[in-house]
Amino acid sequence: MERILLVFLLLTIVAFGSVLAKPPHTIDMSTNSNDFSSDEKVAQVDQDAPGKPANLSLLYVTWDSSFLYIGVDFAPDGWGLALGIAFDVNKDPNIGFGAVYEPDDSTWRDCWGRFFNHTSPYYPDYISYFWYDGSTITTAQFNRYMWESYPPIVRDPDVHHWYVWYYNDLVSVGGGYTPVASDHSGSTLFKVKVPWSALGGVPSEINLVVYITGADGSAVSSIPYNDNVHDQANEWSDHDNITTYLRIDIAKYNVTLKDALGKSLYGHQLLANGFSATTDMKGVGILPLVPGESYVIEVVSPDIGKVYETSISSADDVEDEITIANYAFRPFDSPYTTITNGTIVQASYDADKGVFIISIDAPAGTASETKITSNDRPYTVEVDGVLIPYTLSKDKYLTATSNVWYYDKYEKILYIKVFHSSIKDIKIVFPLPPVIGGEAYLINKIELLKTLIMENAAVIIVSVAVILAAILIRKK
Ligand SMILES: [Ca+2]
Ligand SMILES: [Ca+2]
Ligand SMILES: [Ca+2]
Ligand SMILES: [Ca+2]
Repeated sequence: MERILLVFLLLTIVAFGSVLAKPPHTIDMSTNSNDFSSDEKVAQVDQDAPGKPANLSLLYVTWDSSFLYIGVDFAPDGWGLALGIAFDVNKDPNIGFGAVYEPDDSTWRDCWGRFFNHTSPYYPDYISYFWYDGSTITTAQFNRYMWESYPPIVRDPDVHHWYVWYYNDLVSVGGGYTPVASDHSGSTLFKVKVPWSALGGVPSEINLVVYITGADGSAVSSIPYNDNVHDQANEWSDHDNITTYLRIDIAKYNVTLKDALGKSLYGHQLLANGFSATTDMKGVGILPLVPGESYVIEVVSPDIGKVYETSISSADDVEDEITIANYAFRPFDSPYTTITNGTIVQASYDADKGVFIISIDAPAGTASETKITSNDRPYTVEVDGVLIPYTLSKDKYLTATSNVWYYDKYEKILYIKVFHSSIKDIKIVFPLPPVIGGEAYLINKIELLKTLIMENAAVIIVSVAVILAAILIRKK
């Protein structure tokens, strides 16, 4: 029995591990323990000069909806060292840092004054730099090249090497890092997270290289391996030309969502097997998917839950536009989000009268079922100009064989079932919004008067009774 249990446990762990192996995979930044999966190890090299504290041998990369995670065996022991991570995400050949000539001392220097240049096709757009003082990380930056203003190679007597960079704190751009690794065994790692937003949004691909330098000078090790960091007797102080990067391909899924009426579906959740994004004001959502994988894409309305599902097989970057023909999101700025199993043809909303009209198509002989969000039970529902009955029970609504509506006051959803021979115009008259807590709403004045009379009916009746009594007493 115990043996069976043990086998079962092992199988469970293996199965669980394989689930975690692919992004999205959120890395725990509260510890330097290595929680990357083994297949997230993207590079391994053996470097044994100038000494273990300044060597890198392991590189891990993974990501989730919000962050790129990098893990590296930066184990500086008691040495004071800098770690650099160069990111090339914009592959436009004119964008990024190549080489900047420092006029003060006639050297080529990067954002930390180190002796580096990068060469086409890899011009990094961002360089993250860390300083380890022998006991802890004291500086963590995430710097962006001013590519709007400077070409990759700058040699200008009026431009210093620090003029061409925006210097940012890694944490202030939303990133983070853990303590350094204890050793090179891989059980602990120096882990860094960078939000996609700091990289200019989800890129189509990331090319990166991680290297170690001293308090000045240039690289003494890099991962992936660059010959140039091991070609001189003194690698601390020479000039290194970084040419080898590691390419991580992202299947950038970029979708624009629209409803049946052409409205941009802002504020909707876009889900894909663990990845998620919220669409912006233009209805755009972008997910950093994994090339070659298949995904179920779901769209979740902030008003009424899941409204759309499709599947994609993402060989690589996908630019998509989805129109959800059975869904209308707050049409004409009304509160009446609508979903139907038919097709929404058109809609209109008269805020002054509280009248919402929606035209729905469905095959002849079938019934369309439509759900409309509403805080209030409607006064009336008409189909093609004819009032249709309501029912007080959902069961009766579900089994009805003629046009009917039902209002669920707990869900705050109006259900309308309509039998079709053609496109049907459904007209719903909603109560006008009441005056609540002194907030001014658009309201018909007679309705307001009626509301006031109804709300104050008891006061009015008592007052009239008192006056009548006074008159009677006086008459006597
Ligand atoms: Ca670039
Ligand atoms: Ca790609
Ligand atoms: Ca070198
Ligand atoms: Ca060097």
